[in-house]
Amino acid sequence: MISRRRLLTVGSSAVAGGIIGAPFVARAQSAEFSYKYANNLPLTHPMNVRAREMAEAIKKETNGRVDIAIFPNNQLGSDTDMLSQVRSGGIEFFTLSGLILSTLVPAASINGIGFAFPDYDTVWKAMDGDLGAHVRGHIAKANLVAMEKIWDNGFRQTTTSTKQINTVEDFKGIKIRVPVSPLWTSMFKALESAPASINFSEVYTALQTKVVDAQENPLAIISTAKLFEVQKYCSLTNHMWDGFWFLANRRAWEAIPADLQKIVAKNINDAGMKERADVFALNAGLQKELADKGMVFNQPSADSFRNKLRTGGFYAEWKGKYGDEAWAILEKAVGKLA
Ligand code: X2X
Repeated sequence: MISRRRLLTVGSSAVAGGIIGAPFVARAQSAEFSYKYANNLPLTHPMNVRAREMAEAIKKETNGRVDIAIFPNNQLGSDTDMLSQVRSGGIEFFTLSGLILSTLVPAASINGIGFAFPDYDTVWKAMDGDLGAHVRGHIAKANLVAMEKIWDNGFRQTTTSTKQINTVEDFKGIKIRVPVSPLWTSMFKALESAPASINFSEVYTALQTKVVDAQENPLAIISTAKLFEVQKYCSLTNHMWDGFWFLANRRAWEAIPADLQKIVAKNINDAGMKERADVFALNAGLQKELADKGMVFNQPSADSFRNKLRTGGFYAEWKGKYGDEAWAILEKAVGKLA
C-alpha cells in the first residue's frame, strides 16, 4: 500500500527536478521495498553517479523487490534535517560525514582529527579496519546501521575570497564556514580562526553574500558544487580526511529479508569502492582545471598548523573526549599524534 501522502511527497520532489530512476508510479506499484536515499551533494559528484548505478543494480538483482530512489543535493533538507529523517524513518538511507554524525554519535568524528592521516593507504587501512569497526559499533548503538565501507569525501583544502593560507598566522581571525560539528569548530578555534557552523545547503550563498570569507572542502566538492565561482584562493592544507558513512534506518533495514539485505549491502559497498577510486582520480586532476577557472593555488607546509594544534592542547583535549581506548586505535593506525 502506498499512502496519498507518500505519493504527494515523492511526486512533488520529482517535479522539483532531479529524482533519479524510474517514474514513481511504476516503482510504487512494483517494489516491495520502496526506499529513499538522500544526500547533500550535487548530481555530478561521484557519490551520486555511483549511487545511481547501485540503485539500478539493486533493483535488477532483487527482481524489482527493492527500489531505491535517490534525492541528491539537499532536496530533502540540510544534513541536520536529513539526520533526523533517517532516525525517524522518513528516509531510509542517508550518507553523512562522520564528523557531522558526531552530533549524535560523538565517537564518529575521530577520523577528522587534524593532520592525523598522511595518505589514503593509511585512511583505508584504518577505516576498513579497527578504527572503522570502532565507529560503526557506536553508530549501531544509536539505532542506525552503517554499511561496512565508508565512502570518500577526501582530504580537505582551504579556500578563501581574500588571501592564501601559508602559515598558521593566516588562519588568524578569518571568518570560515565549517560543517555543523564540535570537532570542526574546536579545530578552527584552535587555529584562531572565527568558524561559523553552516550546513552545506547554505554554503554557496554564504560565500557569495560574504557572510563568511572562507570554507574548506576536498577539490571534488569545490568543483562539483561550483565553489570556485565564489572563492579565489585554494590552499592545499590537507588538514583532515573526511568520509561519508552510508547509513540506514534500523527498522527499515531489518524489514528487508536477509537474502535481499545481502544483495543491497553488497551493491552499496561495491558502489562505495568505485566512488573512492573516482574521487581519488578527480582530486588528482582537478587542480589544473580549477586553476584554469581562475583559482590561485598554493601548497603550505603543515608544520605551523600542526604545532599550533599541539601547543594549544587540541590533541590532548580530544584524546580526553574520545577516551584512551579509541585514541589508541587511532594512533595504532596513524602513529603518535601528541
Ligand atoms: O558540508 C560539507 O562541507 C561536506 C559536503 O564536505 C560534508 O558533507 C561534510
